[in-house]
Amino acid sequence: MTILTVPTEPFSDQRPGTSGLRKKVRIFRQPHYLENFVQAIFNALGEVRGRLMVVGGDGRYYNREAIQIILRMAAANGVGKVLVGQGGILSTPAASLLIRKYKALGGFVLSASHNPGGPDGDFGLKFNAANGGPAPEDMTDRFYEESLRIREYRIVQAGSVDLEVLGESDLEGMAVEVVDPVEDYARLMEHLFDFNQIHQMFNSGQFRMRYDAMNAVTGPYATRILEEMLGAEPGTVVNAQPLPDFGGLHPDPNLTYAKALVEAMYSGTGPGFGAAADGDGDRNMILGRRFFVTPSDSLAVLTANAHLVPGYRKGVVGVARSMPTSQAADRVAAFLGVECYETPTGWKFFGNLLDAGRINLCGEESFGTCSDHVREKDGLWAVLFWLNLLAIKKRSVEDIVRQHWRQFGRNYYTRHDYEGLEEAGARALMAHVEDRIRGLAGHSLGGRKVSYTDDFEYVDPVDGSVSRHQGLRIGFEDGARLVFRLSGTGTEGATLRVYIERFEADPQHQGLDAQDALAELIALADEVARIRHYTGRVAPTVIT
Ligand code: VG1
Ligand code: CO
Repeated sequence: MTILTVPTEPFSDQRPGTSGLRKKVRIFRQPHYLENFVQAIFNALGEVRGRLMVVGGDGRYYNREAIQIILRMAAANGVGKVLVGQGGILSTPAASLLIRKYKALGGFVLSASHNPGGPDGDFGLKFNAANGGPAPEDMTDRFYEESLRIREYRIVQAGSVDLEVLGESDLEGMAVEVVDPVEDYARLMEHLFDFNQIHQMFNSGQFRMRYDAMNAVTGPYATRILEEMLGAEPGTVVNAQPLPDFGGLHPDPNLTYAKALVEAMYSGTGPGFGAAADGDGDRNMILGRRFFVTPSDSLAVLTANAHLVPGYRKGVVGVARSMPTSQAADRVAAFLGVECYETPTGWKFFGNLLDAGRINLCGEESFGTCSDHVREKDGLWAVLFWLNLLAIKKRSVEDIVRQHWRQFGRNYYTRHDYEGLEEAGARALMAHVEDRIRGLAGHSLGGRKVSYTDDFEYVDPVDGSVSRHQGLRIGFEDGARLVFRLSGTGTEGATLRVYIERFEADPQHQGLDAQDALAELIALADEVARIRHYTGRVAPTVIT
């Protein structure tokens, strides 16, 4: 066996963001760039000799090449065996599942999630730890430190591994097993949800759905589970083939980028249920006929109804949401008498709570929801959960959500994103907001009394670690909130996210369009942050 030790120089920009290292493809393809980061991870991990690892990705451009490099480096670093999804495919939740189920030391998930792909698009690498979740902050800090002092990496000299044929082969002393990316995942879903009941609903001929895989990783998963196992009619899953450039789509399941699905659901003859997932399969969008379920509401509805579904019969032990997510889930948690934790943006903060058994459901406003079955958000899981609820309740998506609002009140909610901003302007805006909101507590702003303002700080209740500067907040006494933060996943300039929320208890006033209901607060956010002045923009890029 020939192990090469290749001399290299550090790059200075390999600090992982909200969700791993995410860069333009052309940056990842620079000589030694991927290799350096992978070796930095091995260096930080320490002893990997003889251990099992998992590798797979969302099928985007450069996925296969990157997998071959990682396999050769894993062999050179002494890894015992690697599980790879066939064709290099593994959705993020499926990778999380394989790591957990087969007790791997961890895994490499190749994806830039909802960011566009192709030669001019984005690529990403995220390391997930032994619990199946994204590496926690102290670990990603170590990866970064190692990346700054790297001087060499190890790689074996060998040909490519055939990723198409299922089964085990040898790569210079390391076993590589190519596995069906869907099988274990589908078994788990069958265990969590009542597949018979859902099957009957599809069989009744009264129920149709449309699932848009957006030419990304969930195509094979959705086709197998929805069409083959649950009997949804052929063609239910559209854009089902994972393509290296996602067919030119932006695989982000929201009202702007999942346009075709939204149009189908708002047309007269549309199906009763619509759903989509993102590039790597961890996000979901839920739609009824002419009705959009905000991810924040989705989390609240799932929490309120979890006990009806087989996997959660014993009920919810606790729930968590990311800070900018609406407070709808808090109300359900209070009703159930369980804790609702508020974590910083990004999935890695849920891991400790899940591992400690403090929560079994969690979610983010950014189209992420999940339970303790894996340690990532899981798009298709949320879709199956909704399908199971529809089969049980035999009512429309809209009915279910409106009934929920009548019982718990409605948290009107919207997120306004300003993408591709000039960095300096975006930073100046944040500095201005920080300054502007200091000492506002107790005073009135836009006719509302401010109860607190802060830069969100999180103390992990399990390990005591502290995460600072997670977003600027203005909380009002009536429960309304404004939140400002800069994205940690973008690869072009800066992205400003403004999150706006207010609570409406009165069923008579729960029927407004969210933008109308929040118009005053939207204007207030604009005024407080001087958005036009600092960004030069008169309108957001994406409104959710
Ligand atoms: C965004 C979302 C965040 C999500 C993250 C990763 O981060 O706001 O809620 O966890 O993307 O999602 P940011 O820093 O750009 O706001 V994805 O589907 O990577 O995996
Ligand atoms: Co994603």
